[in-house]
Amino acid sequence: MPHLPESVDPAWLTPGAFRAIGSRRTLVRGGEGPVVDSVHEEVAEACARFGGHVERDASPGPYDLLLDLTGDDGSEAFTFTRDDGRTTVTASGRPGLLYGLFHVVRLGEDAFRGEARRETHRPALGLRMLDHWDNVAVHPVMGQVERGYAGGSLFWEDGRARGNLERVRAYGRLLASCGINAVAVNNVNVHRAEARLLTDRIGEVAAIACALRAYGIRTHLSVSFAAPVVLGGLATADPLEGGVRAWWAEATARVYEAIPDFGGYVVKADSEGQPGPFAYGRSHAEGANMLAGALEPYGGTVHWRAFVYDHRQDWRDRTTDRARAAYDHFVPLDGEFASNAVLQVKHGPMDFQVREPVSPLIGAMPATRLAVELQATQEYTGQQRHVCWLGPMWSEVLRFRPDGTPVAELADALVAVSNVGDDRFWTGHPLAQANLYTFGRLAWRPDADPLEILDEWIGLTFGTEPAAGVRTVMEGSWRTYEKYTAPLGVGFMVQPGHHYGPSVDGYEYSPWGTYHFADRDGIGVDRSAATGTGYAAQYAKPWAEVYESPETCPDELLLFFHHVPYGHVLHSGRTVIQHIYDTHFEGVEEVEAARRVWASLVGLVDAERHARVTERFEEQLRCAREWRDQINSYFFRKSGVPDAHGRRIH
Ligand code: GCV
Repeated sequence: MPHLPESVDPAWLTPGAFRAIGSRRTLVRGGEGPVVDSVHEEVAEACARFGGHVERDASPGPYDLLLDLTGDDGSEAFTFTRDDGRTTVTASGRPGLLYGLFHVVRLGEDAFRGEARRETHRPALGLRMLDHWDNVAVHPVMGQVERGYAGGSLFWEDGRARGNLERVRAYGRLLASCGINAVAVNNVNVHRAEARLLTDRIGEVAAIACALRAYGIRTHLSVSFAAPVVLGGLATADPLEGGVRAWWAEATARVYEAIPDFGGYVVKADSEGQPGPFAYGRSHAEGANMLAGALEPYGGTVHWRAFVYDHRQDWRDRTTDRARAAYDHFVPLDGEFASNAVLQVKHGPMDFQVREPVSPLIGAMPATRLAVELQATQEYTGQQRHVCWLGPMWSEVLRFRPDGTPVAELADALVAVSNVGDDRFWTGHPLAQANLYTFGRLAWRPDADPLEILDEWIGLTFGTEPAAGVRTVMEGSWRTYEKYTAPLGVGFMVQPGHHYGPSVDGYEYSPWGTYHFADRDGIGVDRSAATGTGYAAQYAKPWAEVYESPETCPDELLLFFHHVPYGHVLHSGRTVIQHIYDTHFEGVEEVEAARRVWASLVGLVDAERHARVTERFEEQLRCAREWRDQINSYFFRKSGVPDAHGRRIH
């Protein structure tokens, strides 16, 4: 276990979580190397604390727990057996042994009692990854971590990799304990200093990779498509040029010399100003395949992001619809991507709003490998100042069936943009740790009930006494956030640039393609095939039909797909305008109620954590009231329709 300053929060791996293991006799058998060493160290530290005993590779004396590595096939699966008063974890690969250990930690005393049982556990998705939008140097506008709300970077400090990587190792440990197995260590917006991580600064990445390797985490790197020009001095980055291909082959060979188990590249190309193959008249498949070719000899993968749209559109142009863009760009390329190229698609067609439909690109490219990208960092969901547990949203996405098969089964990988920084609590808002944990557990088992995952996290982090209260505060927090912010799937309405707090027209006359089209009569974007942008027709049946008509479109997405009058009656029986008023009053009341519940937990939760959340609740409530009053006033003034309940609107 890494040695961290006392001030760093153990998150859900509290010392108490290891009591059951630490008070017993354990044998760790088979294998060697950093991951097996970590397993042994974990048990040894727990035993030192709680009086138990651990042996490694000794002849089996009496023991309560056997952690048994039977092979070296790299498998992540493990078998848990409870038999004859003894608990055994068997794995044929080192990662499986590690995941089996953390399974026992999660079970606590339950791992050591009860009936005979035998269960095999294996992850549903092979790649469970966090992408960090960390800049090596502090960026003048975006700071060090782009869309980061938890302090500086865990990896980078003063323009270089941190000298002391204990915290990185501890991060790897937290990630492994919830099933995550890969990390991309730098921002997809690759600035010049960051570009050099690929070449002369690869040693810094190797040091980070070494710290993460101890917990089975593979390291990936975001690279600039223009690297051959920017770093190599070539005249072009054209993916079909022999010299360019040779440059990437050479650079990649050096990366693998430094990091033999390197995971691969992440690329944001032709997106929000990042360079890409369009500049050379090449397709995105040609761009991705060139990098896939360089990685292929070493078993690496290129994650090619599908976030390609026109960010300089004319707001007057009603024919361009940003929601359509990813599908329009990529579906024609299905079947053209190399087998080690993975198309990384944001879960919604826009940009991580509190409510979006599932991207129609998911399921529309059966001959292309798919990674679904979620956002743990709460850019549009309260920026880790508001409680917003995203488990239910992610679970809905993963269970959605675009064409009969759930999203989770269509995907090869699940990726989340990390919400972690060098903050004492890792995530700024202590309750945002639950998003990190939930992401890992859902990536392992996407059909899990998210509430069970929440309870698991609460139990590990808080113990039993405050558990019911913490659950009350968190379980409905995503829907509460949705209530007091942009209504019925219309999205945005945030302050431009930093994206925090309300500004109904903040993006309405901008080039970003994120409009709501509210006027005195109605609101929403007509994305129907009959009269709108045709976006609804990008879905397979039945969704194309469900979304096409306001009569069948689910209420929560109505304004994403349709422009309707304020008097339009929802399936709920309320008019759109009354829904807006009601949900905004309700949302604030729910925050007030959650804040009271949290206040009642004083003394049951450690003082610092309690104080940090209390302070954040003050801000959440202030901001929720601001949202309520701005949204309600805006729509009252636009529509002239009074609130049916006569509440005060400004
Ligand atoms: C890393 C949104 C964010 C950007 C982010 C981008 C992306 O536009 O606001 O900060 O850039 O998504 O996903 O590439």
